[in-house]
Amino acid sequence: MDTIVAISTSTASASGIGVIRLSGPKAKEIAQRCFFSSEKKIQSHRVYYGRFVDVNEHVLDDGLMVFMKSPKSFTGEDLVEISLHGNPLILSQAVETLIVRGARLARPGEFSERAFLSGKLDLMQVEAIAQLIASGSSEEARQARRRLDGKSSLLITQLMEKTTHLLAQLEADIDFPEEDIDPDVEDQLLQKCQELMDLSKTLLSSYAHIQKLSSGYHVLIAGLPNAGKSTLFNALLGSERAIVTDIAGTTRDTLEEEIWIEGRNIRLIDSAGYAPQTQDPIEKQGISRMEDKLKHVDLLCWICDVSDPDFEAAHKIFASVPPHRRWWIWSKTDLPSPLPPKPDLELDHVLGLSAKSGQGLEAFRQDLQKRFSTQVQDIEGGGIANDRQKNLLEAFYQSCFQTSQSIARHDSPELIAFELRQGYRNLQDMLGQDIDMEKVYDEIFSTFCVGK
Ligand SMILES: Nc1nc2c(ncn2[C@@H]2O[C@H](COP(=O)(O)OP(=O)(O)O)[C@@H](O)[C@H]2O)c(=O)[nH]1
Ligand SMILES: [Mg+2]
Repeated sequence: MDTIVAISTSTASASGIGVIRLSGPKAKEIAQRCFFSSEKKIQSHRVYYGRFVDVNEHVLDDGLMVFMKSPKSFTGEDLVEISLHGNPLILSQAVETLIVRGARLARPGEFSERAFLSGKLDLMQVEAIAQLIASGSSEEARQARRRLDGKSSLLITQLMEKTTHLLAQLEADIDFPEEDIDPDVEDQLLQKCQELMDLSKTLLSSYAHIQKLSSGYHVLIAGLPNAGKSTLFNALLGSERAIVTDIAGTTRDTLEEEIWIEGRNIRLIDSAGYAPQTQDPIEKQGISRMEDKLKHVDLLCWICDVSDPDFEAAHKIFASVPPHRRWWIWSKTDLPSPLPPKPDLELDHVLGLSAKSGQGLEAFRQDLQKRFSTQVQDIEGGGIANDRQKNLLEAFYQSCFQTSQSIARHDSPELIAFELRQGYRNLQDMLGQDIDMEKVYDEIFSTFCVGK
């Protein structure tokens, strides 16, 4: 097995420190040909200060080195981490030196691949590393961390155990092919299939939420012209992103910005005022864009000026959004106004605020946070997190469904077991057991960057 080397920190710009990783049987030996510490004997899991000397015997930099003896390391092999100053030039010179001294440059994802091959991580955990590093919100990172800890893998392992159990029961019957399955046993088998299907359904439903955590929850701010949409949009962003005037039709396009509320990533969309009768071609386009957005948003916040209430437009717009996805927001509550009538519409939530004075804004933020946090609470484990995992789990679900159909049809136990065994393969593939390494490399590791 080669000893591989790469820079594991970002090389896009300079930083305080940068870390180089070496993994393989000769990691320590090669490191000690370049990194010199006053301590002669390097022990495992200890930090040593020293100097890094390049091929021309010049001191390149000083820094720290840690040696982690196999199997107690990320890759499961002997592993060395050297931290030097984070200048990409210094780091790449150090890597070149280590290559001259006997290491080979790592391929993208090769450290993770070795962790996988040595059984330190399963495939879902490997995928979680990439997701953890790429997380755009703290909630997304938290879920990826749970997957990396093996929480989702455990659920898959439990599904595998239950499937094995069912298979054993079927296989017991295979020995008596001439007898029909006892009706009581048949009921039991069907129940077990149903349980497997229910468990995979629950896990599958986490996918949409996990995707939301990375793409963000889309919140559309809509309403009549001059309702105060852009003022609210700016207040939530904390910047004057959208132009605010008292001239109706100021916002003609949709504007999108990201905000974070309690670790959740929310995409706020400000839209053109809803004025279906407008003759202005630009405003018309703006409105049709807003209507397009309506179909995909997670929440519609309809802004209605409390000092000038109007319900007609809302009735039209609301027809295309289910009730649990629409909120009614009375704006400009700082203005003197009669107590507004309750809108004659089925709504999820009604609240009042003044984007100008700030009154009610914090409550609105909290409502948004609550609204979206309930959606992720029920992700057990860490859910499933990419198309590969989803497709395999769906295939497993289908196999369980076919198995139950097959049982109900009184097919031969062999046939029934065959179907279920196919399903079992899908679970194995999720974790990367008995898998074709070349295919896995192309699909997964090659998408990583070097050093991971
Ligand atoms: N008094 C008061 N005026 C507001 C408030 N929000 C917006 N406005 C005013 O209402 C007008 C229209 O605001 P704007 O945000 O451009 O509305 P939009 O057309 O819905 O985007 C501007 O003159 C704002 O200053 C508010 O909370 N209180
Ligand atoms: Mg506007």
